Amino acid sequence: MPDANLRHDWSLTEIEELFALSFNDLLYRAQTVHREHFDPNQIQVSTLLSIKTGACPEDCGYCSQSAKHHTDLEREKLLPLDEVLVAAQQAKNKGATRFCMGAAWRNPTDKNLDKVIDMVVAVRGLGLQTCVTLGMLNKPQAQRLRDAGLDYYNHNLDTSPEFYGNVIGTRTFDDRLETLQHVRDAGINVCSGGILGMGEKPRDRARLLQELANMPAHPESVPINLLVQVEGTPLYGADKLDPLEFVRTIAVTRLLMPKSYVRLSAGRTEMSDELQALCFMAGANSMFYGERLLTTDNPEADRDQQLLDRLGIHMESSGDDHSPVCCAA
Ligand code: SAM
Ligand code: DTB
Ligand code: SF4
Repeated sequence: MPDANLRHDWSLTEIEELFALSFNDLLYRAQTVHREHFDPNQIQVSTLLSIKTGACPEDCGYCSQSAKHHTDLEREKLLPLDEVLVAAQQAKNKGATRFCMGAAWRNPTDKNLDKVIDMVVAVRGLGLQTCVTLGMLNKPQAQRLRDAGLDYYNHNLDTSPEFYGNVIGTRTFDDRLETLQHVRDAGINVCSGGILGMGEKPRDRARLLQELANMPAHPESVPINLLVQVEGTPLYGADKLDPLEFVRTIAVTRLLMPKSYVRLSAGRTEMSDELQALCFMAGANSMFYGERLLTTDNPEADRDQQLLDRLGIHMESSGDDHSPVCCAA
């Protein structure tokens, strides 16, 4: 249900003006808005698992899993349910409240979806929230996932519509919007964000956020990834983004989508503790937790726990999640 207090009519100029604020002014504003809607010392943590790895027919320029790039990645078929459940239980034991399963597909076949649905039902049975990212979905597939009780579907816009063609050739920006619409119509919470540091211009970052914020309802969860440069992908060697520009993007995301969870996503192994602390100050209140993202490394869980302890930030437990879970059974 759209919230009348949230804006969905941001102009590009307004967003660029936020980016242009002095760093202190921008962070102060973002932190103020953050405190109006969230406990500033609480973070939601999700753990990822790649349930089907590599040999993807898509050509996303950042991705280790595309069959069109020459990376060292070993392909793996769809994991059996028992392996997924072991990983989910481990994630829960370490404190994750959400388990996100990713598959390197252009889209799932209906047969594959049957198997993913079994996973969703079983992982929910452990008392975890569920998220899947399976590529494009059609309307009936989104409804089936909803009926199975799926909590979140992740499908990123990745970048601005203008820069998009520089990164991905096998599916369009509008294809992504269509999948997100099916997810929203089915009543599943939307998780959608993008990647920074792919050689995009400041305007592209502003346009990505404009596209996300001007949707009829904001995504409940907005992952902001820093490109993990994987050897053998076209984006390997892209110019590195100024870390403070990354923090600014988190802050503007918080200002545009005040009630959404903003997730500090891929790329944390490259970030100092101090940079991550600035991201939390700018309004990030979610992260991936556990040593692995999908195919690349994430900081060790113990190290993250130490960082959170040093910052006085505690992990959200399943009982105090106040995300606007719209209708999951
Ligand atoms: N195949 C599905 C799809 O693309 O919709 C799901 C998995 S895909 C790996 C999920 C998202 O992870 C991508 O849309 C992208 O935003 C992010 N991602 C993938 N590789 C990345 C990388 N090397 N660095 C940062 N983010 C990445
Ligand atoms: C998202 O925005 N980031 C996650 C999740 N959604 C699926 C994936 C990050 C992948 C990073 C590269 C890898 O490990 O393959
Ligand atoms: Fe395939 Fe997803 Fe990687 Fe694109 S991001 S190549 S669709 S796994």
